[in-house]
Amino acid sequence: MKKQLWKHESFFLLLIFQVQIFCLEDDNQPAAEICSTHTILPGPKGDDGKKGDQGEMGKQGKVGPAGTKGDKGEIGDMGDQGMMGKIGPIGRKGDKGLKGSSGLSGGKGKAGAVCDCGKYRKVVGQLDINVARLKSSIKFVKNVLAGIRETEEKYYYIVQEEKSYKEAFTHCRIRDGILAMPKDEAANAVISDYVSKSGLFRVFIGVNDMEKEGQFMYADRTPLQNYSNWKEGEPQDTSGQEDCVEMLSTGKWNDTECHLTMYFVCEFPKRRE
Ligand SMILES: *[C@@H]1O[C@H](CO)[C@@H](O)[C@H](O)[C@H]1NC(C)=O
Ligand SMILES: *[C@@H]1O[C@H](CO)[C@@H](O)[C@H](O)[C@H]1NC(C)=O
Ligand SMILES: [Ca+2]
Ligand SMILES: [Ca+2]
Repeated sequence: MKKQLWKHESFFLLLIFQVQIFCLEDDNQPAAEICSTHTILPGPKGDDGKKGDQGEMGKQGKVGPAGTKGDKGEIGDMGDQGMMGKIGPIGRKGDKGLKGSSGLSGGKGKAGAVCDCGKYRKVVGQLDINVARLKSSIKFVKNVLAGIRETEEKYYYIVQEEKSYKEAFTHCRIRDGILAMPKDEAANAVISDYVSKSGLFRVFIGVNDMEKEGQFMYADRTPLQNYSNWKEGEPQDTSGQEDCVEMLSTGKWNDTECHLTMYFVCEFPKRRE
């Protein structure tokens, strides 16, 4: 460094020397004055030189280092809607859905045209049974009124239901009557006429020998006394089990088995006031 500065001073001294030579050789007058000073000093500063021509374009600089990463840009505008894609294949059948909750109950229905008998059905059912019983009773009364026969003392009624002797006996008894007991010819005639006019072949009458074989009694337990109307050859008790008596349409009597079922005749006493 010092060495360079030294060189520079040498160059400066050399320059002064050359200026002195110039004063002596070319420019006498002004130079004489200037140079007459005998002082080797630099002249005044010259005018500024012309502006130099524009320099040539410099060489392209080196590629600079990579810049820092820029900030994230704003979201771009939404693109245009794409074209509709092709129809895909048919999908698999879906699983069965859960059962839906039950809907609201419907409105109340209109009043029935005739009646809503639903809730009375049970009662009606019971009524039917009662009515059936009533019908049975009414049928009995009706038939009695329609088909009854009478004498001065009694009413006679043929019950057209097939029953054994015991059932027939009870049937008459619970109606305040008794199986018909023809105790004389007149009574027997009325009953037999009734049976034949009804188109019947035989009916039970209230005569039996259940208590003692061969000793026939009426249903009221009175013994046969002055009257009987046995068919010829009867009673013969063929099987040893003929302890009840039937009246044939002819009015004749025949002993027969008590468990057989047939129609029968009830009698009701006329009550005098
Ligand atoms: C049966 O006849 C006798 C006389 O023949 C008579 O005294 C009696 O009262 C009669 N009995 C009946 C129930 O009619
Ligand atoms: C009389 O009763 C017997 C025994 O039940 C019977 O076999 C016979 O046929 C009866 N007689 C008449 C005429 O019905
Ligand atoms: Ca007998
Ligand atoms: Ca017999």
